[in-house]
This record gives sequence, C-alpha cells and structure tokens, in this order.
Amino acid sequence: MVHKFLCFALMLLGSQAFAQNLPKPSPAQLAWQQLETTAFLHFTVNTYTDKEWGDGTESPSIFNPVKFDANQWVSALKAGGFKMCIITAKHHDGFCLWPSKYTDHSVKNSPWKNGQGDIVKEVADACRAQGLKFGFYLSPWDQHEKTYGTNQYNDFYKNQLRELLSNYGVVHEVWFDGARGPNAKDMQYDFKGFWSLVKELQPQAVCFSDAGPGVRWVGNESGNAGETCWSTISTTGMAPGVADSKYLNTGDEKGTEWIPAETDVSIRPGWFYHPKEDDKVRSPQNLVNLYYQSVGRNSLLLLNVPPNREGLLCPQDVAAIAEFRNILNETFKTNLAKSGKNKKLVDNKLSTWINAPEKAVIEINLPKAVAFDRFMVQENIAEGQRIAEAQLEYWDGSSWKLIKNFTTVGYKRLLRFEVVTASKLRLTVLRALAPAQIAEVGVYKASMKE
Ligand code: FUL
Repeated sequence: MVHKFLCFALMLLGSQAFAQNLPKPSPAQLAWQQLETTAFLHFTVNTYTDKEWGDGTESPSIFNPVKFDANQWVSALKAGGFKMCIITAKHHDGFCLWPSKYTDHSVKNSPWKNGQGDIVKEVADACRAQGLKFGFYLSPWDQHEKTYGTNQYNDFYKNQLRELLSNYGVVHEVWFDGARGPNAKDMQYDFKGFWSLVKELQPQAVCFSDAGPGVRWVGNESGNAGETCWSTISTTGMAPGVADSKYLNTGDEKGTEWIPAETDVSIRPGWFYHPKEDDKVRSPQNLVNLYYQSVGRNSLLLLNVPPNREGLLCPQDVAAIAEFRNILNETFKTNLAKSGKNKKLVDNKLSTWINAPEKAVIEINLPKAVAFDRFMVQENIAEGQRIAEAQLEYWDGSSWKLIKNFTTVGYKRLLRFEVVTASKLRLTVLRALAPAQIAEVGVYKASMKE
C-alpha cells in the first residue's frame, strides 16, 4: 500500500516537475497569439512596376499614390476584424516608405506629397487612432544599398531599425524576412544585434523570422499550419534566424523554446498589387477556410491585403474581408456549450481552466438535442502546450460515437465535421506532455454562408 502510494506520489511529482520545465510563452507572445488575425500591407515601388521583387534600380519618381489614405486601409482592416497592421517599410528593393536619414532611396525623393510624406507614420497614426496594433517589415536583403554584403551594412540596417523603433510610437511586431535572391551578395546579418535593439526599444514587440525568437514562419505561403502544430521548436546549434525546416509547419513536441507559428498568406496570388489579379481575390469562404487552417490549428493568420497604385485598398478586397468577418461572427455567435455546468470552460478566459491528465474525460452537456458541426477547444497556454492527442465523441442515445481524433490543441483547435444532433459530447485527452489545462470549449452550428 505504502509502496503504491509512494509510486503515485513520485509519478505526480515527476509530471509536475516536467510541467515546470515545459517551454512557456513570454507575455508578448501570449498577447500576440490572442490577436488571432493580423494584416500585412505590401506596398512599395513594385506596386508601380507590376513586380513581386524589385532590384533596387527603381526610380523613386515612380512612387505616387495620389489618393493614399491610411485611414481607409485601417478602417477596412478593422471591419475585417484584424487586430494589427504590418507595413513593408522596406522590401528587397531597398525603397523606404519613410524618409530615412540614412538613404536617399525613399519617399523623400518621390513626387508623393512633394517628398514631404511618410507612409509609415500615417499608417502608425491611423492604427493608433482606430485601436489597432502596429508592426513593420524591414527587409534585411537590400539590393539598393551599396554597403550590402559588408559588415557596414549591419550598422546601416540597425540605424534604420532604430529610426523605425524610435519615431512611430508603440510597435508590436517586427518582421525579419529571411528571403534572399539566388544572386544576392553574401551577407552575414547580425540578427542577434537586430533583436536586442527591438528588445531594448520596444520590449512588447515580437520578432518574426523563419525561426523566431518571438514568432516562427509556418513554412509555406499557402495558409496552412500543420494539422499537428506545436508552438515549440529548438534552435540550439542553428545560425540565428534559422530552424530545421522539417519543424516549421508542425513544430516539435520535444522543442525547448516557445516559438509559435505565424501563417502569412495573401488575399491575392501575389504579395503586391497587380491589376491583372483584380479578379483573383480570395472569396470570403476561402478566407474563412484559411482561418480554420491557421487560427484553428494553433497558429495566427497574417493576411496580406495589398494597396493599389492610387494608395487605396480595392473595393473587392475590402468587401471580401468584411464578409469573412461576418461569417466568422455568425458561426461563433452562439456557443451551445454555454448552458453546461462547468462555467470555467465557457467564460472566455484562458486563465480559468480544468485539470485534465491523460485519459481524463470531459463531458459537455447541451440543454437539449441540438445540431452542431464545429467544435473548439483551448488550452491555458500560459502554462505551456500539453495536449498531444485527443478524441471527440457524441452520445447518440445509446452509445458514444466518434466524431474525430485529433492531435495538438495549444491556443486553439477548431474541428469541422458533418452535422451531428446530440445532447452531449465528450472530450478525452489521450496523450499529454503534462496534465492538460483545458481553458475553453465551444460547440457551434456553422453559418449557412460558410
Ligand atoms: C517573402 C518575400 O520574398 C515576399 O516578397 C513577401 O514579402 C513574403 C511575405 O516574404 O520572403
């Protein structure tokens, strides 16, 4: 008896100790994850040359968004439910959307506002005025800057980074894109130096690169997080900004660092505006599908909506994102599990949760037999990501029937399945890295418009 008790106590202690060691998000990462949907704004000389990648020889004289209106961008994105805007302050061509002191290759030599304008400032101000967070993309690869390829370029880049981090108010995300053309000069970026500048000047911001340290790339640009998606990977032994590509999409359950996946994808085939893609804007339904494949798989949706040559978001893009949000609002309006006894599971708070060790079964009672086809579950990720395998079943009046087996949960898992009519469901944790902390569950009937 004593022996059994001792074993049990040791097991419990062991799992607690392991739980202590699980990687956990920083406050900045935790806040970032809960934004769910954020927006990318790809805008530069490419918008005028009809290219996806410039080469640094473009003349600033071509940049002239005569109707530019940052408030139009931000209000459309706000209506689409996006919580942050990330603007390409500088893309691979090196043209700067702000009047940087360190180069002439910028808006200050464009006809737009007679060289007196600052796109970054207007976007940051519009975000602040309308209650959205603000972030920027500053391409390390710069084909215009002469010092590129030498160590001096790292100083040039840091100077630009310092300008953007110092003069535009609070910043919540900085994008360090790892892309570089096949013929680019060799260049060792001082990523560690870049990231420590962000930490020093804007500690609440997360740094994106292929491998974090704040947020990692999901490994594709088609809007697909892994069906299994851990927020953990290990970067030890890798160069800064580099991760083992086999873990980008799925993460690594044995990963030792919390670096969640961000799903970046464009509403059009290209990242920049091209008139020939005006009839290729994703439909609201297609965007909703992206939401399930990213947010619904423990990732975050970073949707690119590129401004056009006049400096406006196109009406068809604006309409698509508005309807995308309407559909999501309709689907997730009524949580049928709300009437259940366990209020902690339906209070919209990640910080109130129930303990669910392996094999724990959570029954979810609905007020009566109702039809549903969506299920949502969330972990209290502040204490790490724990669920590795789980199962959802419904009671058909005489026995439990399987709806789905699934893997990771993390911040949020959304399941879609054929309509089921039942008055109770049960969720079983089949395998977990430590006792799961289940924070929220939701049972829904999808909008007819999905
Ligand atoms: C890539 C870039 O090369 C694309 O032009 C775009 O900015 C995308 C978000 O990242 O690496």
